[in-house]
Amino acid sequence: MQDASSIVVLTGAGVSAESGVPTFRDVQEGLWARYDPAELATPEAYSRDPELVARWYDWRRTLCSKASPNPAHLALSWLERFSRENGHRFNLVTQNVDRLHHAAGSTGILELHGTLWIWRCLRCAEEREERVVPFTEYPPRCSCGGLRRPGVVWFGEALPEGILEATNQAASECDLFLSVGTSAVVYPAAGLAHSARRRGARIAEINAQPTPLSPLTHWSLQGNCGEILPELLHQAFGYAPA
Ligand code: BV8
Ligand code: ZN
Repeated sequence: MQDASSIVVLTGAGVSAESGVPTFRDVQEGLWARYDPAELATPEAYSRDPELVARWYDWRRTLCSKASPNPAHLALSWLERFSRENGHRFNLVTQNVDRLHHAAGSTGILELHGTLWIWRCLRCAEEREERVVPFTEYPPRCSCGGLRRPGVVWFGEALPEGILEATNQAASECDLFLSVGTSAVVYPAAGLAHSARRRGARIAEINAQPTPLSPLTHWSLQGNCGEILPELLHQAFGYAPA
């Protein structure tokens, strides 16, 4: 950490778990237990049953509206400021769609998979940040009469062009790549650590479970990122959570 001059952090749902937001694999509970998230997070599911998919995303959005950033989010926003103050480059790349990194004060966040807070009209493509939860109709409609969909990247959909490009650039230039709270199985996000490693970066992982990335890391710290990240920054830089 102390030797790094350019850090890229990739986060997944594990970073939001300690805020009470279930991870992508554990999100199915109660009414949603019978559905497979990978099935619901697809354009096919939305065109087959837009009401069901809109209800699922609104349920998740309502969960997120009650969540606040946890020590992992706060540690990462501190690390960004600390890196910038010391003239180092820092990029936060997230697979999460909950915007808890934004709430924690991180900036310049590269949202690979969009966000469930922005909904887009299928007819006129107008995008609107929907802050009021829950919706009153499913799916919500645009003023032009079109149906709105969540502004997330579904399986089988391309990631936002500019964001993926900026992310690949950052990953290829960093000297430290931190993979935090992700199962490292969804591509192209899961490929970033590999391209960073090919360019000589040191790879570290903080995750509750081992992942396919673990054997390729220089350091793999197993446990809760809300505990490990603040402790790591405390030991490296004397970070003390506010
Ligand atoms: C694309 C938004 C092409 C929606 C998401 C076969 C091989 C390789 C690839 C493929 C393949 N078949 C299909 C593909 C492509 C596919 C893919 O990778 N599939 C995988 C499943 C094999 N990828 C795509 O489809 C992508 N698009 O390839 O397009 C293309 C190109 C050009 C033109 C047209 C098309 C799009 C992928 C994006 C999908 N959208 N999310 C939504 O959220 O509803 S993905 C979703 O799952 C999340 O965003 C996240 O990215 C992903 C994985 O979730 P994680 O964040 O990792 O969370 P998860 O629950 O999995 O794990 C949490 C981890 O945290 C766990 O390991 C747990 O142990 C740990 N943890 C828990 N608590 C804690 C903790 N760790 C620390 N502390 C804690 N407290
Ligand atoms: Zn419209």
